[in-house]
Amino acid sequence: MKRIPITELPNYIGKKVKICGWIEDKRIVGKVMFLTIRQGLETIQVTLKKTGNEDLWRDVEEITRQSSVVIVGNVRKFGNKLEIIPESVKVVGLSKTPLPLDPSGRVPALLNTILDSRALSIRIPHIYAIFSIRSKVTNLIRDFFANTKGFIEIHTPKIIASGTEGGADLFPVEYFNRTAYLAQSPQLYKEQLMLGFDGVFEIAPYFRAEKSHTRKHLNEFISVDLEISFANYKDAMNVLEELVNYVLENIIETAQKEIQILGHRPPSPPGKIPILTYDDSLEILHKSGYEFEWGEDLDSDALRVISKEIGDFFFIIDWPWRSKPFYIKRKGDKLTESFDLMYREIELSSGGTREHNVDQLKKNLSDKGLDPSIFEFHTKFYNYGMPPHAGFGLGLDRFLLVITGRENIREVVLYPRDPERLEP
Ligand code: AMO
Repeated sequence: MKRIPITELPNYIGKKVKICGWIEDKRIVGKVMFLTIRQGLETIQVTLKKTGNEDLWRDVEEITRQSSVVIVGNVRKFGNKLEIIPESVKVVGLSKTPLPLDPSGRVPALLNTILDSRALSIRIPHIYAIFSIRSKVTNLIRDFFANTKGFIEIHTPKIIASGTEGGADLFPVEYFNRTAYLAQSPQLYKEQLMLGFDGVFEIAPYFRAEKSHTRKHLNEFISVDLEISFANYKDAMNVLEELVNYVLENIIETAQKEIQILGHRPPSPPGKIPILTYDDSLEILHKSGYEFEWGEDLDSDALRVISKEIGDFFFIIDWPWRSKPFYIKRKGDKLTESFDLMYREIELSSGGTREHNVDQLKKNLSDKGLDPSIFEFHTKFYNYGMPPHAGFGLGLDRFLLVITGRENIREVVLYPRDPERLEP
């Protein structure tokens, strides 16, 4: 017999079906037993009368909550809801009690308890909803890049020979008889591929060995990377703005149930996102009595002040050269053709025009204290007709933090990695 999802039961009223799920609740009222069977975000009531079903009653009484069961029975209308009158209830996985957390979500668990029992936590409806939204957002991003834009999805190696984003925060890996590193980003590969592809994207992990303990930093996180050729940073910003609007417009439609269970509406699509320069930002801070030294990165407090003035989403462009990596194109002596996309005090993305002139690229490396000869494996490709190009990296976990309105990035990541957590 074919298994029927709970969502399809309205098509089977008066018919016999097979359903699968977990027993969320079991109540006995006199001679009637009510089981709540959960399957993801859906539940169905199973109603068993003792009279005439003594054997089945005895078996079902034994089954612990949270066990997985396969039920065959008839679908019936029950007020404006549906219920199943069971013929058989087969336990396929018995659950021990007590459990490390309450999967019904009635007794709230601390984040650490949830993370320690992550696989079990997905039975909690709002947690299931977060990961369902995550999956839908990833699909929307892929759909936007591949189908709307016609960009090529790439997969670049995560075990690499040298750093791409500066040396300090690399994780070394023993690679046979030499040391390799976990990739901090696909930066150099996606740029090299501009030798032939119009646009590439990758949705993949970044590894950063920073000892950060904040609500928005992890040591392994997923980035949505884009690179487009014959383009500059304004073109990349336009694609990012379109992407953010596309995801926020569509997620409200495609994840209605999840959003309702989560009790948080994602931010409205921002439309045209305001743009201010790094210098404009310092001006706003100055007016608000906040003194910042020119060239410094903007911290969360500073971004909060700017956001109060400008709105939730905003771009800050033209960052000082000293705060950006070697591959970003310079704008005059001190600035760069670069941007960060913020949501309030959270940096969601950063990107820019890349330096595609090989001599200037080598000079940039030297200026950053890096040895151009070590990057020869990369810079040599700039001799074969490398076009101007631009791109960005969008932190997927941070974007989800904003979409789901959670407090901590660990809530939107199944198995987060931070300086303390390497398991499960
Ligand atoms: P950057 O280092 O700014 O840029 O990273 C891109 C985006 O990734 C997210 N992010 C993080 N998310 C969680 N935990 C972290 N520790 C963390 N660090 C960064 C942020 C950030 O905006 N190669 C460039 C991108 C490019 O120019 O194309 C890069 O790596 O949302």
